[in-house]
Amino acid sequence: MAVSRLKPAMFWIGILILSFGVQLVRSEIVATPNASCFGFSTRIPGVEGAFAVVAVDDVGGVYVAYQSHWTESNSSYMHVYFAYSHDNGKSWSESYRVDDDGKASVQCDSPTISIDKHTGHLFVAWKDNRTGVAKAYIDKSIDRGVSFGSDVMVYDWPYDYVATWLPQTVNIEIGDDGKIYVAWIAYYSDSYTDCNIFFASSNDGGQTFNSPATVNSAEGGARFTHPWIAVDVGNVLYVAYLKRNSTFFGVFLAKSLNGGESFEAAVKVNDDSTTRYRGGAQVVVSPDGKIHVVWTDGRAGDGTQYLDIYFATSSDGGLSFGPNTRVNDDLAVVPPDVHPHFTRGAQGTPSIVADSESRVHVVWEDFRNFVDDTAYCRDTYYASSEDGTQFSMNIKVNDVHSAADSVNNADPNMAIDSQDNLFIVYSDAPSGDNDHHQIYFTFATSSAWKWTTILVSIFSLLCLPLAFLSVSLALLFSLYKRKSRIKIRRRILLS
Ligand SMILES: [Ca+2]
Ligand SMILES: [Ca+2]
Repeated sequence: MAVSRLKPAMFWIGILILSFGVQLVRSEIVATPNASCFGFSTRIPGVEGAFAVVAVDDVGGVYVAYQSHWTESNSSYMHVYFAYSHDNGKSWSESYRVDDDGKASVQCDSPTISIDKHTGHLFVAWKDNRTGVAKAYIDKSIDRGVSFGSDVMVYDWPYDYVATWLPQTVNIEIGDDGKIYVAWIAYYSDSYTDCNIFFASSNDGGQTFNSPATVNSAEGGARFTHPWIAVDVGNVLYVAYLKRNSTFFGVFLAKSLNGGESFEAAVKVNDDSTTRYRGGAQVVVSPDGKIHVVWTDGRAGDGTQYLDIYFATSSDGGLSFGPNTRVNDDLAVVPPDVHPHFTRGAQGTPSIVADSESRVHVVWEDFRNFVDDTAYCRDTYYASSEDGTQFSMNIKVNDVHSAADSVNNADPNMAIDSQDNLFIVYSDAPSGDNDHHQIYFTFATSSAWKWTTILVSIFSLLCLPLAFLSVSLALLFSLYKRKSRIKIRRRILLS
């Protein structure tokens, strides 16, 4: 009796283990964290803000800059704020203001951060309108973020023209040789399309900058946005950006072989020919020399409900890009009902890093769990890939304290240190008030996510023999029972 119950149970357990194993193999056995590798997020002490960026050194330093944002007497104030941790994010300094100009009315935009690996010097760049028009500034900390110096204007272009409503992106990167690179959108009228991507470099630690080069090729009626810089070990420079005109909207990568004095003709990264929305491009070079670009992509249809995260790799030094891969595994398409930007199923604003073994890790903001814009709005999701052709199962990384009664994550940014520890910052409004975001931080240690990988791999490898054993035992029991029945029948017949 016991055996007859055991037999089907063992058979189904075997089948279950087998299907689980197949599932694991299908989702690829990649080195990737699961959700438990990311702990609870902590709030970084400071003021209300958004657009946080993070940089890390190899001795426990985590550095966060963000755009502060608060409204007083109907005026909005936006400055660059900064906080640091010297113990891998366990404890934090208070935030303090980095931009020098004392006027509250100055509007700062698009903070960006980078660290010189050799000197440990920390650089923050942004744009502000202290002169009446928006110009890029840079500031440096030589004491691991405890203090910053005087702001340096990157380039005093006489044609600069920026109305505050025009979108800004500033990006900073530092080469292995300590050279500092800054890219930004330079407008020369109040029209979206009167702009270029400018790129300037500094050889003296950010005290002075060369006259900028134009990254994009000249093209009337086109709009260039979202510049993002990557530098490879040979100091070859790459700038990803978006180009849009009346018949085209694409992701491009431009390359400079002379330290940013000039750029080669840009290469198209997206492999579709739709004119649909793209946004938020970032580029990174992995240790194996491959160039990876990630961006927000609306190729699936018109409307925010179709937005996805896309990814492509170049294995030939940026001359061409391989097939595009969708990063998010959520395929929901739910039309917006109330708010045009808050839509279940939308993904956007990705951030990418490459680890020491050339895997890529991506985070982005994700509306897959959207209920409404004051209760449950959007999360931060994460995925990784070994070779860029397939991404791991997406996981949510923004667990705030249990008392949080709303979730509205935006604009995650990620950094990685030389031990492959991952650090993520994002803004959230757990108060339910979407006009008042705070900056949050979470991380996954490489020991945690690499151990998870090893355990998952061992289990995947064990699945097949375990399933085989269970099904074999079930069959053996079945055969044994059949033989016993035949023997009994024979005995009955003989008797
Ligand atoms: Ca300063
Ligand atoms: Ca989507």
